[in-house]
Amino acid sequence: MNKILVTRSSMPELNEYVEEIKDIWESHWLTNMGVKHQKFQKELMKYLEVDNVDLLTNGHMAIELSLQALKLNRGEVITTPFTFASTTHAIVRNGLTPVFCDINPKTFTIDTEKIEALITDKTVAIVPVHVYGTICNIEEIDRIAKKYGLKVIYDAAHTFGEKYKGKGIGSFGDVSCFSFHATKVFNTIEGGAVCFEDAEFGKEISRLKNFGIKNEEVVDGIGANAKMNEFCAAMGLCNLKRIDEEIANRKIIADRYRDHLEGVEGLQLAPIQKNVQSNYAYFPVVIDEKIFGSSRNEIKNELERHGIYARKYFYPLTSSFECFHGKFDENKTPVALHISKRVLTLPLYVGLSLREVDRICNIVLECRK
Ligand code: T4K
Repeated sequence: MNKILVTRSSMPELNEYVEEIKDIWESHWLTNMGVKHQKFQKELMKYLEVDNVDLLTNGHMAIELSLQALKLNRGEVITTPFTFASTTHAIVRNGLTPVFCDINPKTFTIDTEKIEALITDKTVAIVPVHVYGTICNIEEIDRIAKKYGLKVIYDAAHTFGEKYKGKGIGSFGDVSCFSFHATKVFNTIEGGAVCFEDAEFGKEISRLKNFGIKNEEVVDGIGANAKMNEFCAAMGLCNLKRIDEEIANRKIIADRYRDHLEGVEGLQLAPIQKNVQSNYAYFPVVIDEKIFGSSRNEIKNELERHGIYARKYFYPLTSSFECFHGKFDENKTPVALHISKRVLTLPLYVGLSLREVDRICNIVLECRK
């Protein structure tokens, strides 16, 4: 029996990729902002409908270097613990203190009604996460940030290609950070990008991703190495050609899941948001054992018995990671804690057949007691 994993990387035809990388062999130029990097950057700007894009090695470095480029090296950052390790680590690795805000029980994104109570004179920024492709309450975040003079750095790892009220999702906040990891809707093998408006920020991040080098003799920033190489940019150029079709196919799969699971008592799905053009990145289901009769872990195990590997994105909360032992209290974000103990992310990728989706749903529904 073939295993079904939570996702499977989308890839171009091999020939197409080979064609795209041929001139890399001719030029011997493999990295450091070569022609593929430049071309991909331009095409991405068009596709994402944003003013500026810079490319990075991965989504994590996009967040980490954005915080550094905004010169936020001291203070508190309001964020959520219901996310991948990257978001919290990027904050902590900048010497900043994460202050965890709870999430909205319907959208799983930062609960904007709880942000203001967490603001102190040390608060410097908000790092909200558009989780699973569900976007945050952008207007409220914008209002709060303006009122208190805070920077907003969106973790947009899950929202490639989305639009809100007709505008590219990368055009909100001071910066939006995308991930192009192999597991994402759009991948460059590994990769990431930042979208921003401020030209000064752009100069800073492009320097920081190249060790802080200004020119051959001047190094005036303590940067890292976070440059996207030419092979990853070439993969991006290939995958970008098919991205609309990719998203349309994901919608068909997500709709099929909804056909089976929407309205089932004890199961909560992510909301369909008004004014949002979604990318159908993940298909999370929150299982209420008291109503459904089986727990999240029981359903996960049952799926695994059938060779289907759903994942607990995002459990545990980042605030309960062992590396932060004793520093944070997960009980201060009760909604996030509640959801993280009950959520299961079902397989979703192009190539997953509707018959397989039916089978996955049948197994889930047969766990109902
Ligand atoms: N912010 C958020 C909210 C994020 O979710 C992430 C990344 C980031 C920031 C940071 O972005 P990056 O620095 O990664 O660009 C995976 C991904 O590695 C990670 O990128 C992603 N979030 C996270 C949600 O999922 P794991 O530890 O679950 O990956 P892994 O290796 O278990 O793979 C999951 C499944 O994907 C496999 O069962 C099969 C499939 N897969 C995996 C790989 C590596 C493929 O089909 N092809 C592949 O090459 O973290």
